[in-house]
Amino acid sequence: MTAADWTVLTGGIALIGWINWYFFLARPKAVAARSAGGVQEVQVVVEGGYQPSEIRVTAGTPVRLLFDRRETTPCSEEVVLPDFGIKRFLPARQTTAVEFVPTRPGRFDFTCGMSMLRGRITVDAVEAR
Ligand SMILES: [Cu+2]
Repeated sequence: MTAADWTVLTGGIALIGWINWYFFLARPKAVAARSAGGVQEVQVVVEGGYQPSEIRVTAGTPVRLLFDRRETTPCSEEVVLPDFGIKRFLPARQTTAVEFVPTRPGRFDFTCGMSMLRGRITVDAVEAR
């Protein structure tokens, strides 16, 4: 094999490794809610996805997610938290508060109306903190 062959081969292997890491292993770091007057509050920017998309809260304390929607694409106009029975319209260029009380620990996904944009709320048991 020539040097060019080796370059292509190792480049290809590196790319495959990176793709596997990116899509299957790398999870964004969870953002812990901050406490504001007895409420666990997190601001979530809605723009082509949810930022942060991984949120950590503690069970038993009310949670307030402030969805700051910075786009007009119909995809993100609705946010759904199926485990908490929440389906909310998010007006464009506004912040919409979604409140609920996580009663038990676990992992709970939230999505847009078509389940394309995804985020996850990890609820820790009180003792875990
Ligand atoms: Cu969508």
